[in-house]
Amino acid sequence: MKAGIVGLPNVGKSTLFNSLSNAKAQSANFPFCTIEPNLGVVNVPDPRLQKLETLVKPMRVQPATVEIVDIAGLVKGASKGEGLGNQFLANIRETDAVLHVLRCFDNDNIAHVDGSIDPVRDKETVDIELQIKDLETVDKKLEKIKRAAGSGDKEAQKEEAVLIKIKQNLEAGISIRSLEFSEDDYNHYVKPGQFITEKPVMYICNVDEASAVSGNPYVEQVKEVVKDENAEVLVLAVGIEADINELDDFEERQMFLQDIGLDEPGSSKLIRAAYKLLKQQTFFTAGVKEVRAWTIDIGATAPQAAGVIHTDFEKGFIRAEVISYDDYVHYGSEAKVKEAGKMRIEGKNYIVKDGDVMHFLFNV
Ligand SMILES: Nc1nc2c(ncn2[C@@H]2O[C@H](COP(=O)(O)OP(=O)(O)OP(=O)(O)O)[C@@H](O)[C@H]2O)c(=O)[nH]1
Ligand SMILES: [Mg+2]
Repeated sequence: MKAGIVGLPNVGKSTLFNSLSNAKAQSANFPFCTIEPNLGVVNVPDPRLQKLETLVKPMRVQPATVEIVDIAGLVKGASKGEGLGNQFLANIRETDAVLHVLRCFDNDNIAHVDGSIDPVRDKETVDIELQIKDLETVDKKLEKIKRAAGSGDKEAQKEEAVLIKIKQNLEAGISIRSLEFSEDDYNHYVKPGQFITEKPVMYICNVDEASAVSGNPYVEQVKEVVKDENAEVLVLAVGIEADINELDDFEERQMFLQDIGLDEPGSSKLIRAAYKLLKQQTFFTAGVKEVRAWTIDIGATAPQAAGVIHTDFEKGFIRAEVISYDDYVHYGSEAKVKEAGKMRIEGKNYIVKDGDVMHFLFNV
């Protein structure tokens, strides 16, 4: 699962990437600085892991991770091959969620491709290109099933109806993520289409240092225009965040943050939000060798969780011993949880909950 950073050229996408990841992307004050996507694997900050560490005192601690891709900037006409056009769009198609960066700071020294600061216009420019790309995909699909639908094939007719609904909305400037489908239609005709505007999105307002805590009028405009999209809007002083990420020393970082008025780096908040956007959750394994956070889809079963650790665990799954995170912390150790009768034995239909501390029994 990966989240892609998307937006106009020169709005701070690579700078954002650098604030999240230790894989350094080139960032510079000219459009189309990024061509090839930069891929980074980012640890998901989770205070529960530190808590488990103090209780278990393991040899190692391994956080959950999420993949972030920094993608080339897109301009008007990208869907028709302008700028880095189609290549860029192919890179977005491969992601599972979109982090849409909007420039919300004034600075005459940093060029804007459209000559002025207007995040609402910028968002629309990007949306339109993505919608046009999806329209092309829809048209191709419609063309393909036209004959079958025309000759009375029920399945093809159902698909055609869904595609026409998508097409009409895209033509009206409405992204697919805002539309409602029956579960059946969604699973059969929408999801397999890998439409770009169907991917979950989060907006990141790149502000100057002074606006890091309470935002600014640009941010308010963005919030107003996306209020019906059910999408998160995150305010981030991306330039400062990248500087903070350069600091190796924890104390130094904290001082830097205090100066701006933040209690934790905005990038930590962003990573957690991206994790949620990707519909991921965490379960833990806690042993003296290692305390570790593992990533699973929301709704995953106990055997599926076991399979994340090892495919043999899933194949030979017998049962799982489960302690909720709160119980673990409340009683302080696995032994004490057991004594209190709070360890649960769960079978193969158990739906894992975020924060479960798990131990799997299996035979190979
Ligand atoms: N003042 C200020 N400058 C910023 C901020 N974020 C990025 N910049 C500068 O803006 C310029 C462009 O930043 P990049 O991160 O390279 O932009 P990009 O969106 O990756 O651009 P492309 O790869 O060309 O699409 C660089 O000179 C950055 O230092 C910010 O928050 N404040
Ligand atoms: Mg870049």
